[in-house]
Amino acid sequence: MLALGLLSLAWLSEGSQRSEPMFAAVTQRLLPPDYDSNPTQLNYGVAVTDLDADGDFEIVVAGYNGPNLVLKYDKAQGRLVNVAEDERGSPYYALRDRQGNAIGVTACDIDGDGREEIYFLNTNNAFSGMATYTDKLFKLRNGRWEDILSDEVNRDVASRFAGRSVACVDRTGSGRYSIYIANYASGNVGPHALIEMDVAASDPARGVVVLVDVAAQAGVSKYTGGRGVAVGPILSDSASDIFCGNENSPNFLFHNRGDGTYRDVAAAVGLDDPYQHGRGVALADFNRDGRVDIVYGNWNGPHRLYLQSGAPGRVRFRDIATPKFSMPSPVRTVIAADFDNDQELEVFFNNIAYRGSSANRLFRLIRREHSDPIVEELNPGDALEPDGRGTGGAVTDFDGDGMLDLILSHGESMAQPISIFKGTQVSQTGTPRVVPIPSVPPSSISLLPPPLQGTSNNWLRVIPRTRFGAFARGAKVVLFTRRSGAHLRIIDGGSGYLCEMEPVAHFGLGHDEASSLEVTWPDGRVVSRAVASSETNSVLEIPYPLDVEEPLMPAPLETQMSALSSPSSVPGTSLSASTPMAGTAVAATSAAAGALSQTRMAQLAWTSTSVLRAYTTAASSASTPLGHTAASATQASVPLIRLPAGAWVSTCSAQAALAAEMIEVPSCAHSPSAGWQNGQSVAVQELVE
Ligand SMILES: [Ca+2]
Ligand SMILES: [Ca+2]
Ligand SMILES: [Ca+2]
Ligand SMILES: [Ca+2]
Repeated sequence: MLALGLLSLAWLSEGSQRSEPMFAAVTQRLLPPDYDSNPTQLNYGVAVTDLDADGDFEIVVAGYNGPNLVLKYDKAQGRLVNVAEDERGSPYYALRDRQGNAIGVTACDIDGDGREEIYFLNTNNAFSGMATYTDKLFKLRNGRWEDILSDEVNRDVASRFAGRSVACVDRTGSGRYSIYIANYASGNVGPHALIEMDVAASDPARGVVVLVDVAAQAGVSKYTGGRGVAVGPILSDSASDIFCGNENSPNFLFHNRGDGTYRDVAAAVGLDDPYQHGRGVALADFNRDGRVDIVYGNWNGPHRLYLQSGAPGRVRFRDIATPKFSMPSPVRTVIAADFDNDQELEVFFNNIAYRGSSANRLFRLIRREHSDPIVEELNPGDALEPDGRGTGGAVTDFDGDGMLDLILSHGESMAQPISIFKGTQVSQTGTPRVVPIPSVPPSSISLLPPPLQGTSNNWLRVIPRTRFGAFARGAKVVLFTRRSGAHLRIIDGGSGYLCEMEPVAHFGLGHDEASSLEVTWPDGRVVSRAVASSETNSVLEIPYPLDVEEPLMPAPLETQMSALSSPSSVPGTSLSASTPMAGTAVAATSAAAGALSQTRMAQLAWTSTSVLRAYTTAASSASTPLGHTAASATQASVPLIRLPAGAWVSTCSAQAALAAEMIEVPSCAHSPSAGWQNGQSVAVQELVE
């Protein structure tokens, strides 16, 4: 109650509706510092996965001068406990690996058995170049977690280089993940690596997993001061691209060519930032235009908030960070999430106090139509941690109440225990409501129903699965809502800094509700489904659509781009189809690139995917067809328009188009060509042969 009172006082003294404390510390209740579960030691990266396949997430923490930890939420005790106990008979025992000096950690299914493996990047005290202790890749085998990098067949692959972040990337859309390793080179020792299973040489059912480093053939074996990594369809519609925030050299933005090989386009799109030193990074769509934006922190340099803009093939990233947002700090992990379920994304900067205090910082990005988001600084509450030696952090909802929990690790310059925070809620009157700390017996905590948190804000959590049943990291989830348009999330395969968030698309909904959702897998496969009102405040599992026989390789991006940029030859129709990277539509589009009208392309895209992306012109240019002005998309773009089957559809005005998450049967239908006349309208036409 004391903590609650102090929080209320802090809020009152600020006197601003926006300055209520966002987080309340619950460490003492959920993970009290002790020898077994929350030792006071140097920790680094944090990853979230489901180690025991019971449907609940565990939190894996990279221990540097102590064991790695596997924190599981014990519902009976109402707290987190370390299941990787110091007991040789435990199946988790090998994960402790005290000698590893781990800093980076990530989890994903590398062998297609439906279970996520766990990769630890071990430094063994080396800053750069060679390390004396290899990384480890743990697989559940023979009833326990075993390091497969120490298998005889993998001895030559095991990374002996000092590195930082690791991340998971399904580079070919196969459902089997590669581990991206951001090594820290010393001269030409220690290039970035990309380790994956050699499918032909392996027999995962018998526990034989042969690993190969494909970095050179994939085009990512570069030498740099590797730091932060994030993976997702940044430029691609579905294929996984890779962003690396580097130190003492330019950043990388590896654009997936569509075949699992990469081309660095960081300089071309304005993301190279050559004079800064990257750290934590996160991907999100901050302005709700359906395109992925990038936020990252630079070590004691300006932090960046890059919005993606420009037509396909002419993409640029534009930094909209305000002076407050960009203010240099000793930053480590950066997290973008909706912590209070109000529909707006927050950005959390985890700083490390290393020369005096350095408080963590929190911003909210309030999205606006036709304009950049407003960047507003918030009060992090207990997560301020001015003297915290922050080294890592992750989000998950480990107790299933629909609110994201924040886990922060500390270390490097001082041993500190892990901190756990819960979000606070803002009720309809704007009064902060600290999440109650129940005085009931611990055993009843897990019985608290979701409305405890959801009374003021709705939420929805979406978990797509790979074809093998594992978490579909790198998949894109778009949620269409009744009032606030489309919201985009990417299932995290590694971000923050040294970390990996929960494999969930978490959507705060405020008082809105979802109407439908769409999942796009890294291979381009798309699933759409309606969301019922009764599904508000729940977790939706989305299996991979196995009814399609053969996985299809993504089409070359260049082909898509040339197809997309071909001008419309049909007056009055101007539709830019966001063609997915697989399926019959792509094949047809590729074959006829340049020759088809955009109407025809739209028809093809619709046939296979049912989702199209359209761009409005700027309101002032009355005569320019939509598809020609995608370059102005940041100013006036329609996030995503879902078309019902078989109808002539148009929206009455740009306003209507922007507000609509689903254009139902032609409620405002008129001649498609009429849509242009005021220069603001969107005309979307589907032809049926
Ligand atoms: Ca679990
Ligand atoms: Ca696996
Ligand atoms: Ca965006
Ligand atoms: Ca929020």
